[in-house]
Formats: sequence, C-alpha cells, structure tokens
Amino acid sequence: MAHTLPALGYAFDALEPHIDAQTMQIHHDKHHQAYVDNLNKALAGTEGENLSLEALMAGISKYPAAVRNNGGGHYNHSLFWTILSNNGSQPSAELATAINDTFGSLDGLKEKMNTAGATRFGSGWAWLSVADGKLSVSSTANQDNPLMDIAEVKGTPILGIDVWEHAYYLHYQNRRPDYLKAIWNVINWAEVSARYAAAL
Ligand code: MN3
Repeated sequence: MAHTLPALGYAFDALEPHIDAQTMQIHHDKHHQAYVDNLNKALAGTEGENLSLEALMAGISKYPAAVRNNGGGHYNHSLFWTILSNNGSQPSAELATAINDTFGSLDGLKEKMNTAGATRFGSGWAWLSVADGKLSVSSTANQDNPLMDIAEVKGTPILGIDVWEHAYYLHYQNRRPDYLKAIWNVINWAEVSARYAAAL
C-alpha cells in the first residue's frame, strides 16, 4: 500500500495574510509530494511497505535515513495541514484547562512553542505533545517527531509547527520569529482539541 499525498482541506490562499498562497502551494504540492514519493521509493520491496506510518515512526531506529527523513516528512506535514485553518476556533474547555494548568495561560504555551521553534538551529519542528496524560513542548531536528523511538521527548503530537525555511521564507525571509508569531492566527484549535481528546 503506497503512501499518498493527502488533499489540503482548504484553499491555498485560506491562511492569508499570515501564510501566503504560493508558500502553501509549493509546500504542499512540491515538498510534501516529494516526501511521499521518496518514502515509497525507500520502502519498495521491504517489510516496512506494509506498515502504517505510525508503526514506522515507533520503530524508526531500525530503518535507513531515507525512511526516517521522508517518513517523518510525510507524517509531520499530514498533521501540519490539519492543524491550520481560518475557522477561528478556540481550544476546547478540556484542552484550555490543561494548557492553563501546564503553561499558566494560552500565551504561556505560545511563548514556549515560539522559543522552541526559534531556538531550533537549522531545520526542524516545534511540538505540543501528550504523554501519560500530560502536555509538553519540545522541538526536533529535520523531519523527526515525538512518535519516533529515537525522540528525546516522546509523546503523541497534537500540534506541530514547521520551522523549515520553506515554510515561511517567501513571505518572512529570515524573520522566523515573525512567522511564529503570525501562525497563531491560523491554528485550527478544533482539530488540536480533537487530537488532545483522542490522545488521552
Ligand atoms: Mn515543511
């Protein structure tokens, strides 16, 4: 069963002015498609071909770098598209309580995520994850994620922010902190809340 590129649930320009249409189109149609194609190539004829993406992540240390990089890329971007939206949703009462208990406030979470993203040297991701019922913020290099058995901070990711330059460079150039500030305007909290409930 070959992996396939999931469709975006919204138009390329739906996240403007915070994330521009050209960035979304290249990011989804070119970058994510390449991760899918290269993952399928790397898995062809191996036992990993029959595993789900989640199962691959859980045992990623046993696979070559091409599977780790492209499998992570496919998982991470598939999550990323769903947690973005212009639907103006808010965290569920349950998630809001957990955020307040863990980070003091929603602003406290944003600050922690933005620091994790801004201080990740080179390319990577900032994550909000759930492990043993608790929320945590972390970051990973390249296309690694908290589901991988090699992750320093493990958990089920419910919100991931892509801090590769390809995610923001056309509009923000070198200003990663400005991109990180803006992206909070287009977080799909309904989706993050659903992922939180499912992860508990
Ligand atoms: Mn990306």
